[in-house]
Amino acid sequence: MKRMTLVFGSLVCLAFSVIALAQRQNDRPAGPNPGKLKKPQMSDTIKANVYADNWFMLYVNGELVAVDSIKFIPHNVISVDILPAYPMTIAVMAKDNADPKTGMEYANTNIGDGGFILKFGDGTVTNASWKAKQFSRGPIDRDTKNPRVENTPIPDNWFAVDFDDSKWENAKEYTEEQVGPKQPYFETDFKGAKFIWSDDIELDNTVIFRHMIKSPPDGKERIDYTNLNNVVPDAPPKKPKR
Ligand SMILES: [Ca+2]
Ligand SMILES: [Ca+2]
Repeated sequence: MKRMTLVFGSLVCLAFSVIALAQRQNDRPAGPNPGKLKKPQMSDTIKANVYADNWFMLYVNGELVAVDSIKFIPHNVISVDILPAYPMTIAVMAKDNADPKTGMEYANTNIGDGGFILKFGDGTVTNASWKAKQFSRGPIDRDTKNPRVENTPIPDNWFAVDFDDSKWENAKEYTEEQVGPKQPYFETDFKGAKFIWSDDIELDNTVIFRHMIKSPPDGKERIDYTNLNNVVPDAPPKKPKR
């Protein structure tokens, strides 16, 4: 009798195990290669550090990823996590604090200056290889008595991956002394990055920057998750062991 109970007990255990296993199989995502399904982790992201005098919005691969949360002063650092994909197109609209009618600031008492710097965790940095174009400048001829502003219409798709910036000039680099960044700039990793703006850091008040990188500057292989809803990405090729 004891032996019968033992056998029966074992059978019940086996039955539960089979049901549990079947249930687990059902929970697995369907697809050609469900065991290899890769989901992006935070370790797949990179940090984006951005500082603008005075304000910016940042697009990566045509998608809005960060907006300066403080319109003008105080100057703040924005740090966000982004999920990179290469080639990577970066587009930034940056604005100096300026009255749209006069191009001046602080109740039209001052011609303010701009400045923009960015560093990504993959080694991407701002420098003169970026494209830059101003879309609003003033006061024209530095005439503060009779201030005038010259605006250029901003193209609707300025942030798009396929936007043609081939005729744009390169950005101009400026020194830290010229821009005069405030804290927490000095506590943030901007090593290797340069301050950029268009030709006139004082009169150019709305500037768009664009930059494309074919592959990560740090050379690290990263999984492309851009089409995650449709495609199960493959793991990057393993580097040969030395
Ligand atoms: Ca200005
Ligand atoms: Ca400013």
